[in-house]
Amino acid sequence: MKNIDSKNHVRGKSIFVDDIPIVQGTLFGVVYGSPIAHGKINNLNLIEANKLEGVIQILTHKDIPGVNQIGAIILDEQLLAESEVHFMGQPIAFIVAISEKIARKARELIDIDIEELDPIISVSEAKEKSQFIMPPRTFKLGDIENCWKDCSYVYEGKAITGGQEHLYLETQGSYAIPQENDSIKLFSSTQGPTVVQKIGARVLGLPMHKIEVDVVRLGGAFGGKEDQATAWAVLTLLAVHKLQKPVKLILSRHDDMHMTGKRHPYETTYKIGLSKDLKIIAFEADYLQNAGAAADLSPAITERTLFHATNSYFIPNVKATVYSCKTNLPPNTAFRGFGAPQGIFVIESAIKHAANEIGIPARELQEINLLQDGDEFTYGQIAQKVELKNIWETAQNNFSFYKVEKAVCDFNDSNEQFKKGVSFAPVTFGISFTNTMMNHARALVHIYQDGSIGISTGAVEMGQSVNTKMIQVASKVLSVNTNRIKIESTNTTRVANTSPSAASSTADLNGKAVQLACEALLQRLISTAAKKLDVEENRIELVDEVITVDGKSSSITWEQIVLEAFINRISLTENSHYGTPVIKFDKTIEKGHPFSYYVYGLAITTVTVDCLRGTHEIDSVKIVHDFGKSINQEIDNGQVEGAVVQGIGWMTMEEIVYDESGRLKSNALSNYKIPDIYSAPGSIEIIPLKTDGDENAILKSKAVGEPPFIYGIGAFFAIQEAISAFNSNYTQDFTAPMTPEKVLLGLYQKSN
Ligand code: LUZ
Ligand code: MOS
Repeated sequence: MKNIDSKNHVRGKSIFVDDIPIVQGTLFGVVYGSPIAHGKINNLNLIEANKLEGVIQILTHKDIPGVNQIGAIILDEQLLAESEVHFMGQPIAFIVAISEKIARKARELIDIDIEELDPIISVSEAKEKSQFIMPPRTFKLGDIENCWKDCSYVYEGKAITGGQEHLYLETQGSYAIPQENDSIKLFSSTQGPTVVQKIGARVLGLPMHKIEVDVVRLGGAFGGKEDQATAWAVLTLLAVHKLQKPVKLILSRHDDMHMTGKRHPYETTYKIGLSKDLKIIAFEADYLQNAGAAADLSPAITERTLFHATNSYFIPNVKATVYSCKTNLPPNTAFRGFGAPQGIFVIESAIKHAANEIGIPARELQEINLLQDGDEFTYGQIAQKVELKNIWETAQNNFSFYKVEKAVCDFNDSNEQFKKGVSFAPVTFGISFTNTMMNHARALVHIYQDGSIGISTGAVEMGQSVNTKMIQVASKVLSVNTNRIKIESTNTTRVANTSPSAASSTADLNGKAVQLACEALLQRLISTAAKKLDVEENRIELVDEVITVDGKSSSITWEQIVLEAFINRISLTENSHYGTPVIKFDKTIEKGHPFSYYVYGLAITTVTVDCLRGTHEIDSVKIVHDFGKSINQEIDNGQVEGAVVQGIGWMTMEEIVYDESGRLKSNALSNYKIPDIYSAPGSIEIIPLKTDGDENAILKSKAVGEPPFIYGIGAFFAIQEAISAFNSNYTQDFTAPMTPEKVLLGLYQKSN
């Protein structure tokens, strides 16, 4: 089945927040953000701005009727700054005017008297000054203190990864419309309708039922709208509450890049120890995470880094600690992988470091140490149904490591100016929200009396095609044509208390709820048919829209049985709840079984570096990926391809730069480069792993959103290999992104 939105997307007919027809009297907002990264507000002068014709009102923290607090995990973030500002662009005032243009003009007329305080930009400075979001968190396994003496090889080093701008095509936005009795209807480009509703209610001092959040779809999110759609949504709610007029706020690209957080940059020191036979027996890492000025989702991202500290390997003695450092940057936030890519980059760097020192290919170390059934993860979960051996063998059979590596060697032997490099990037990604409480979803399914079907879930469509998958699930369970089924908007009055669409889990959680609802409805239709035909229920099935008895078609169609049930006053509506079984986690001891299953895979990346220019091309990415039993291979391949390219962007070209005053310098598409069609790999081959799938995955089709992002890490190491082939003086260091500048420096590095 094709993505149901593709036709409307290419015709420009799909509706996003900014496309919702404007209600008469709508006002437009623009946010006034802090001009400096850290300071005390002495005076905010709005006189000139207020004088501008067309300005309706400029809202500040003084206008907030409830609590001026939008923190989701830790209550440390004001909606509108009161006396101190902690990052450049932090919202201080919300200008509401009759047009966006006027609001923008008014913004320039705001005058602020602000006393500058020293900003902290780097994690090292934050750590030195003990500026943390929360106490450090440590996961431990084995006896790290006493295992080093058993190691034949010990290496220490540093691994650094940069931030990443989400660059969703649709910027943050929201549109709020007043309803009767203080109620508000809110259209928001959010991954978490309930997050926006709950925090909106808190700030306005209203019960949640006064705020109805409706989401049709997002133009991309990648985690950037899991928590950070909130401020913009709540600002429009606040303005509606005050003015009783519809209010719309769509961030310009420039405001969006300046005011929102990004992927967390990490700086990590690691120590790795191996036995004589090259088993990794000890791994220790201190991760310094740059959280920015407020917690946002950093505590949860911290957790996912720790859960993925050992990636696809079994290591019996581990100590991993994350320091979530508080700096004067916009609060960093969820971004595809949610801290796991940062963690995995570190262990892969440590392995590469060890391999270089020992003088063997990293692939050999990777193979020797692969996780197996029965191994214990650092956090106590016992590995089961591990597919890594299967993955490795499948890759070997399809691609031949020898062939791939030999082709690179031969090329390098016969070329001076161009060099190739190859690398292997495995992934083991835990599926479930790490916060056990969040792993639930609901679905509301109506069968209308004409046989058409409407489904509401908590899933937010953001381009990942979750709505298409929901239709597939319902169509399969009810055995009806997909064109009978419509997916409704995600709306808090139809499906309440939702978890955000995140953690790669949306199709699993909401799909299982749809499955349960459809199974219940099917049972009612079967009972109705049994009564009508006067046969036992167990002889009846519904197959391709026809009732069958003992496997033989009857004359009763889907439409007839639906109508029959309706006439007999049988409910044609079902509301189902699904909560993931078996998962649990005890934070007091940092042990448990947090993931319902894992997704495994391997990418082999080959690159060619132009050793004169420092530029590179990704020749190919050859992948074996564990989809389980994919319910939609086309869509899932699309997720893998997108994730690979996004991961390569993070590792090789996307470079977030703040100056020492905390000003974002990479603030436009002209100075922040994301992969385009020209930088995409020459080929991406995807071999689906042959496997039974997992019962906890929707129809055994495993989660696919985030795990393949890890494959992008392969590009970093492959480029390093190519540089080493050109320059034997090059010392590989593990600082990403590997931009052309850095490549060039490596190519012509004179000595160690
Ligand atoms: N969001 C979240 C996530 O709240 N918890 C998670 O574990 C998670 N994992 C990946 C992406 N978003
Ligand atoms: Mo996310 S990083 O919003 O799954």
